[in-house]
Amino acid sequence: MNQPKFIPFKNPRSFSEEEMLKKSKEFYEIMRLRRTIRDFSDKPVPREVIETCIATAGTAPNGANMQPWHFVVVSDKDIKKKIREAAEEEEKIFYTGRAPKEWLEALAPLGTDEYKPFLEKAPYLIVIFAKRFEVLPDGRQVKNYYTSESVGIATGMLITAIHNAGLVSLTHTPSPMDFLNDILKRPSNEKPYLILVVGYPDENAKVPDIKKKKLEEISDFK
Ligand code: IYR
Repeated sequence: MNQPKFIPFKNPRSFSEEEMLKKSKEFYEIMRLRRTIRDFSDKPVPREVIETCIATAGTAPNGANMQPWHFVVVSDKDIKKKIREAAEEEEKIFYTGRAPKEWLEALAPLGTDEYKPFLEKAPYLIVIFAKRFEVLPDGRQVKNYYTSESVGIATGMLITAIHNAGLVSLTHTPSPMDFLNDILKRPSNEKPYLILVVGYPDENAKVPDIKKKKLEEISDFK
């Protein structure tokens, strides 16, 4: 069993209470501007911005530091087309039968449907895979812990980093999405978690007129 090894930690981001309050408010003002976008421009995005945002996601807290994620960045036109075709096939089944009426009613204010042109138009699709276990070179399997929590946190940080860089994103979850393993040639211990569509908004982009709940509605202090 590996022995724990500790190194000193001095908070590299230590602020006065006043500065803290100012920083928290400034960050809220940045984050409240984030909107999920479905109308993308095809304007290219520098690859290094995407790389840096993924590196940010890779700093996420996670179960036993197993870092049970893999990010596949797709900009290739043919691969994007294949993903669009496969996703639309699943989504058509979802919207025309698989989805219960209640689910379709919940989605109605968002105006979504089975057509996913953004999967081809946006410059980048970041396909996030969750690894329930690792496969060692000798074939043995090592279990990962809290995989979906870990990948969810990393994905949230990726979305935040992309927004911070001035780009927009869409969390897209065609269901089922096993086709992503085939198209992207990922091993079977990796399960597609979601597709993050990333780019600039189209100049005529529209977003649904929806509101976030108030602090009082989402929290309690005891
Ligand atoms: N996967 C479908 C349906 C969908 C489901 C939820 I929950 C959303 O918040 C949005 C869409 C689609 O992408 O259209």
